[in-house]
Amino acid sequence: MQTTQRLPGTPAHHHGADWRVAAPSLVADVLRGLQGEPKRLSPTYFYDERGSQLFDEICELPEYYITRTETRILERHAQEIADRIGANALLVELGSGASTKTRLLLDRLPDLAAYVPVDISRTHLMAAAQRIASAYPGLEVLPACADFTQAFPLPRSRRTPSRVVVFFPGSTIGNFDPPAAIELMKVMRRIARLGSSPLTSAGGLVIGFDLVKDPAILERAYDDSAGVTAEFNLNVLRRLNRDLGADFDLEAFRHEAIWVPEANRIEMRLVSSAAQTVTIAGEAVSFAADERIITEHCHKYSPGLFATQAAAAGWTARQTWADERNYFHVQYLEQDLKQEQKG
Ligand code: AVI
Repeated sequence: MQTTQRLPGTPAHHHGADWRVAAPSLVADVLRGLQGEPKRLSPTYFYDERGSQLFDEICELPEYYITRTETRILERHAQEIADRIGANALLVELGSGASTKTRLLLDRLPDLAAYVPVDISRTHLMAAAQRIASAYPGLEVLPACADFTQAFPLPRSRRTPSRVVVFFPGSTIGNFDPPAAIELMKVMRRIARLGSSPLTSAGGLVIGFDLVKDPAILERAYDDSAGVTAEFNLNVLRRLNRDLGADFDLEAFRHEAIWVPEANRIEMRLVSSAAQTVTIAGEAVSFAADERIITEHCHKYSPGLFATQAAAAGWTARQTWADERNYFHVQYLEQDLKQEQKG
């Protein structure tokens, strides 16, 4: 399926596009996850309407330092980051959401070839793209509705860009287990490569990632005192009740967020308070007392660990920006040209 999306001020022959890949059946994926050992649910299922609202609330919580810290880094170093992106680049943002942080960069990139926000949620994508197009009248905005973990063709900009730079803020990379994170960073390299020919510069990546720190700070960030993250986690069961006719009793599961040092990650879980059986799309799934469903992994990095992961995907760090507490890094990376020759 490909539908054209034209924003006001954008000429008719340039368009964003909808390359949504057919989603694997929700029911098959959920049952597979809950029949496994340990039981798992994909964190992508958090983000229904209510889940997206709850995530916005999480970003405002005193304990959840990630959004605030990254925004402060971007505010403070926006000009340097914009200088790295350079003139006439095509900026591709993966999982663009409301594109709030992007404005900090767009304010300093008057000469961008085009901005390509990519998001799976069509309504949010189109509304955000519209707002950006109105706020930056000279900018060509080419929204692409796609699942960014799959390869998708880039919309063509009116101007030929000097290079492609991928923007992936928010520490979203941390929600991918290491092999999947490397795969995703390879996808980003392929996206960025489109802009690099002998006549143009190497593609770039501006990425935000969260650092390993005191486990108490990490656990509080994912188990806040107002209970918003618990509500966010439990909401996935409410969603399965609604979308799959499941009969999860939300009172019979509790939220847990534990730092697992050997894996450098917070594990978010829903723990069954008692032995119980739940019916999902007509299939019975049994839980032992205290049995968990893993709902999310949130990986935290040392600079060395992140560099190793990036190198495995063909990226080399060129510049790093940190906050004063060294909680979070925003990094500019470039395609490793030696890997590029290997393909
Ligand atoms: C979207 N992602 C980067 C968040 C995180 O911190 O891993 C999701 C989240 N889960 C609970 N709180 C926030």
